[in-house]
Amino acid sequence: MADSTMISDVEALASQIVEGSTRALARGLTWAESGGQRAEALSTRLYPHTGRAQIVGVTGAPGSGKSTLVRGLALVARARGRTVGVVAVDPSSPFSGGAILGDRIRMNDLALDPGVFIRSMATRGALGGLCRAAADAVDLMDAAGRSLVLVETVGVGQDEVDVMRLAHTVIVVSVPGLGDDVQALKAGVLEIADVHVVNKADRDGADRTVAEIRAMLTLLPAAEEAWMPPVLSAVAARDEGIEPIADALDSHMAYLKTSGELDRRRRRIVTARVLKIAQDLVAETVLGDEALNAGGATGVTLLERVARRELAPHACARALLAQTARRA
Ligand SMILES: Nc1nc2c(ncn2[C@@H]2O[C@H](COP(=O)(O)OP(=O)(O)OP(=O)(O)O)[C@@H](O)[C@H]2O)c(=O)[nH]1
Ligand SMILES: [Mg+2]
Repeated sequence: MADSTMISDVEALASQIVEGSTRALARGLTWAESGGQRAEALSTRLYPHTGRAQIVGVTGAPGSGKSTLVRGLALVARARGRTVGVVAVDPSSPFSGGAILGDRIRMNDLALDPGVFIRSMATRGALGGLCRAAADAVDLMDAAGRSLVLVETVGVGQDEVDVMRLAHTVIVVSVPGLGDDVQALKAGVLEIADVHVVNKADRDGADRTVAEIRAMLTLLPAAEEAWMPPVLSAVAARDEGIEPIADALDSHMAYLKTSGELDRRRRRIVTARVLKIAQDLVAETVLGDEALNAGGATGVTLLERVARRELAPHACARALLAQTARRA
């Protein structure tokens, strides 16, 4: 299906990305965002060059200070001699220029350092496309040799939580006076947190929030030897408390390696990713007119036949899967 021009374009871009060209990386990220054949070919070509970066997810309520924290962590990583890639999956992020001017200036500061590559990605897009695009973006940064890749998402929707499942370590950011956050934490974010950060500790009630999160953590079933997520407070806006968070990321990675959990997590990451791509392929097929009309010389779609009670839902699903397999 792919023509030779596309193949040579992909080949050239991939080589430049692996060599560390930031222009090529920027272009590749644009491809990844748009999706389609080109993005798939590039991702496939670069995949053997991935697997070296430490991937850290940062999630939490809107406005909790995720971007500010990401900026702080990027600075610390730079000071420690590492290169950084940032994927901000959030249109309202300062990275995409959505925040107040003061923040934007701070971010631009960071953007002057070629050792930090920041890319924001729109949450709009094709069905299930967010996760795929974010995963491809992380791979591109990884293949480009960024040693730390930070991924920011707002911890609200399932898509965002799914994006966090791509990370080796997940930071969940809360703010004093949990309120709604308690719900968010209960709604599944708690389970994915490896490190808790109570940001805006310059506000009243930070100690109490730290204690509340610690109390919640004790209610989680803990396997023997399991990692106990630290609960750290910070004032990201003043770069306070960032070093201990960076240290916690290192400790968590060390834990993952020594416990053998890293392999399990890697397997979990690829399983989730492959499953997601497969689901998207099926969804495309389900939504594609061609497939819906499969077997319908009469012009009656498979779904319409289910609606008419001529075909059972299970049989329809299997037929669509077979259809997907033929097309994949
Ligand atoms: N008081 C206080 N304000 C902070 C702190 N950290 C960040 N802020 C402010 O909180 C606001 C939101 O910060 P962001 O870093 O944009 O938060 P975010 O979680 O990335 O926001 P979204 O991406 O829009 O969900 C900004 O005005 C920051 O300056 C802090 O430690 N203390
Ligand atoms: Mg943000």
